[in-house]
Amino acid sequence: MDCTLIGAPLQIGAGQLGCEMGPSALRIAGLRTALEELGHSVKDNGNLSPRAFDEMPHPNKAVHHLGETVAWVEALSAAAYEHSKAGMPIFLGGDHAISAGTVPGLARRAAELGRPLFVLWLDAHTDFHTLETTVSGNLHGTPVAYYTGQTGFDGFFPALAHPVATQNVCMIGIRSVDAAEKAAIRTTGITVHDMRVIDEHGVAVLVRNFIERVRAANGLLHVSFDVDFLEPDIAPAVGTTVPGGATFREAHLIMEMLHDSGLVTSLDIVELNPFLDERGKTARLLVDLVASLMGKRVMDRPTVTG
Ligand code: DIR
Ligand code: MN
Ligand code: MN
Ligand code: MN
Repeated sequence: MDCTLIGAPLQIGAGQLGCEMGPSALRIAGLRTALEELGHSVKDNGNLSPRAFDEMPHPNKAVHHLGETVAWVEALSAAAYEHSKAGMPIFLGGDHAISAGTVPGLARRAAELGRPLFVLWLDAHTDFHTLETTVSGNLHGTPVAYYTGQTGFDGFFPALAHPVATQNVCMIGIRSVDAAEKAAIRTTGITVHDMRVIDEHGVAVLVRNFIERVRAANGLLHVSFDVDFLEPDIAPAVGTTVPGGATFREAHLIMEMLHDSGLVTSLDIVELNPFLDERGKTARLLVDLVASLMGKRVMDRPTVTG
């Protein structure tokens, strides 16, 4: 497969600084080599940067860095559309606000191809705040509400030509949801598998069911991987750790099953804050997980379909 690495060193969407070093840490941890060793061809497109911007005030006084975020969303949406033309774009965050740009750009590509876009959201959080409901004002908590076309972004974020259908969004790993998000998400078709669902059923059946839905709809599948999806002991380098996350094996199994599906067409790796890491431990784990998504396996296996 032809892979394109696209760095998105956005950090002001998170509550603490450091995600701007995320793309560098992923590169230094050997992402390119890991992909090449699996037989993929890799083009590193370097890092994006936003156009010049002015700050935008918002009636919700908690909201901060809105103008800067909007400039990034525009740049990322254009880049995602462009780089999804051929091969697989891999976006190196950057905080999760980057997905307010990547997903709409990919949705535009999907619409052009006449295929629906599906999103697998691996995260401790639902990121379903609007500009009006966010309490922290950290815009990394808003991308899903935006790209699914919820109201509360009008006049600030770019108008959405192709909102993602909420029925096509599946979240796994959820364990921290604010009250306003919980109330809003209930009215949508989003599938939310919180940690209890994982405890009761295991990740395999959840991923298998979603993959089958994507396959049945001939969809494109975007995976958005927030570092805080993982258990903090194995992935400390994120500003919003929440105890009780996915284990090493749960995460690898999800990646391996996604590879076998052959359906994944794009990927975000977000929220890595190398300033909080332990000598690159989290960055290296993320590179290993991307390798599993891209075909690395312990033993050869008969070709699995489904
Ligand atoms: C919380 C935490 N819901 C907020 N959100 C995120 O600040 O809005 N943490 N996304 O990673
Ligand atoms: Mn997130
Ligand atoms: Mn999160
Ligand atoms: Mn937040």
